[in-house]
Amino acid sequence: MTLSGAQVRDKFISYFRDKRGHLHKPSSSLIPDNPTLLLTSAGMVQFVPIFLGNAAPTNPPRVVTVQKCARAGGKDSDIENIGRTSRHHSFFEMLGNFSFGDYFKKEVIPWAWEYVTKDLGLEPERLTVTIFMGDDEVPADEEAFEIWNKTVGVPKERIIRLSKKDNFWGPPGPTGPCGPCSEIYYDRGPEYGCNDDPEKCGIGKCECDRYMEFWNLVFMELFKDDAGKFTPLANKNVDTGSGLERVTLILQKKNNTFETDLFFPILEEVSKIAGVEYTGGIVKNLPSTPSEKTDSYLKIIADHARAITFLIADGVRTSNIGRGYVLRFITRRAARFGRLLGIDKPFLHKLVAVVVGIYGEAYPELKSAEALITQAIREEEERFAKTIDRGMAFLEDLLKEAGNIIDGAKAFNLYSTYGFPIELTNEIAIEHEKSVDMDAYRKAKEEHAGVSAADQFNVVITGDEAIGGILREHGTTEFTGYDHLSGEGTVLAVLKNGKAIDEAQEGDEVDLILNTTPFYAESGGQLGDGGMFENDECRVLVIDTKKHEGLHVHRVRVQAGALHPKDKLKATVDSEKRLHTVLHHSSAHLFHAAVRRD
Ligand code: ALA
Repeated sequence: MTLSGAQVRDKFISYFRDKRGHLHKPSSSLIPDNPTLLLTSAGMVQFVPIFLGNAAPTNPPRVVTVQKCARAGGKDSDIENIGRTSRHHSFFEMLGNFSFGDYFKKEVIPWAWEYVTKDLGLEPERLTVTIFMGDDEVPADEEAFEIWNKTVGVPKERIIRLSKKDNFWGPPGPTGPCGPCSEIYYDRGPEYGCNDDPEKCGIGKCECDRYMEFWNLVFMELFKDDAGKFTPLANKNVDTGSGLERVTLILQKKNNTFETDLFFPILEEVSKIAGVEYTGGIVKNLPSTPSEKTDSYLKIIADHARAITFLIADGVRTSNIGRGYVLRFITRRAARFGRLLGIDKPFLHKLVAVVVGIYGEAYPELKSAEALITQAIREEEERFAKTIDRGMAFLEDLLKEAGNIIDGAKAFNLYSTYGFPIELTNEIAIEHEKSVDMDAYRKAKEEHAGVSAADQFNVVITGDEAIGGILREHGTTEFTGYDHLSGEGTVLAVLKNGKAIDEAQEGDEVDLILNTTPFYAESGGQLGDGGMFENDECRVLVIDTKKHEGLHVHRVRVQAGALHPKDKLKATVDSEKRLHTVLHHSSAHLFHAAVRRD
């Protein structure tokens, strides 16, 4: 019987939990608790403090997880390979087993082999393993060789030695734990190969899909520092990663991961919406025929729809920086591929229900946030829909200009005016065998940031037209803060440098005016109330509240998500700060009273 993706997930957990005594821990969030990392890119991320000796190991010191991972931004990005290979994803589930100073190579190598050949039933003759060949910094992994060869019985010609590029893993960010690794490959057969010549198509020789790497055993024993230097960790640890999608593809004998039950319903829904058919079949090199291209667009959209669903469920919101930018880029990239399939209306949000249908049981956070995710994607699609056609026309003109290099300042304009992330512009440029002048792009971006930063320095809001308009339309702010420290209000205006704007995003510092507020405003130099505004879409820190012509103006910083006029927000005053201000205020009154009595 062929296993479903969900069964593969369960089987992995039970082998390590029930047979090998591991503690089963849930996946951590895609937003890592690690400032050097944009997104959780591997199963080991949640255990970095343990590997570094900064946190106590679990009890028992061996753990099994199925971790939500994203490799869509920063150093770990796989984005350009998606839809072009049969195995890459922006989001995927990583099956992992970990040892924190507990077992090491002699245990974990035979276990991996036993699980793969007995429990999953993969044919040993189709398996090849790799080990680290050694270099100036780290010696060859002879210990792993001996175990694969003598204990497990893998013939030496099927133990391949590879360099650091392939057989050394980590750290997941710029610094952190890492080590030599050993990988297991499955030979899917010559029909998947890129070349009949074994000198050209083989492990370590090409990147094609015939030999699929599906299991990575990292012997995590080193720490890489800022200077790139390696020092030994206190413990010898194990960090294993195996892509659920790849294992499922191998077991279900499909052409690519998108044809497994973990994906196919999403792909089918996209093809239904687009009114195009998925052709399938083996794609050996880059997609080139019209049907291969259509198939690759369907795959990219299916991949991205799943990724953005999971990202939003974990609290990521679109913005112009950080992970919010990654979410924006993936969403807009998927929207553009939708256009290429002839879909001219927002559609990605309709895929959320299909993703939740497949994954809702294993990840209940998707079910509870389904409506919010759908809404957030719809809004981002609608925002991009407003500018995509004009942006495409602008870009097409750029592509027609002579030469192979696209003006970087214009590419920046394409982002700032039409919302085309630079990665998307670059990708389209490459499709036309051109490239963007990235130095000029960065210069334009820096200049733009410089202007905004300078503007921000001199914020003048009193007497501004925006304030006058609000007063005329709505009157003064209703202040509820004498009786309540929380409440709900509607945003009347978001102001940046005194001007009304349509959106403030993660990281932006703006002024916010609502119809009603519990935040106390000082008209003088003293600080007003601080606290939080929030709704399902955003979280906003209130730094200060001031009064201007009867309006309470909140100086805020958007911490997550985006903020717009007409948004309804829940307000919570920082009660400790209020108490402190009130006490300070009262003692000032008492002092003045005392002075006056004199
Ligand atoms: N951390 C290792 C990987 O991501 C297992 O491949």
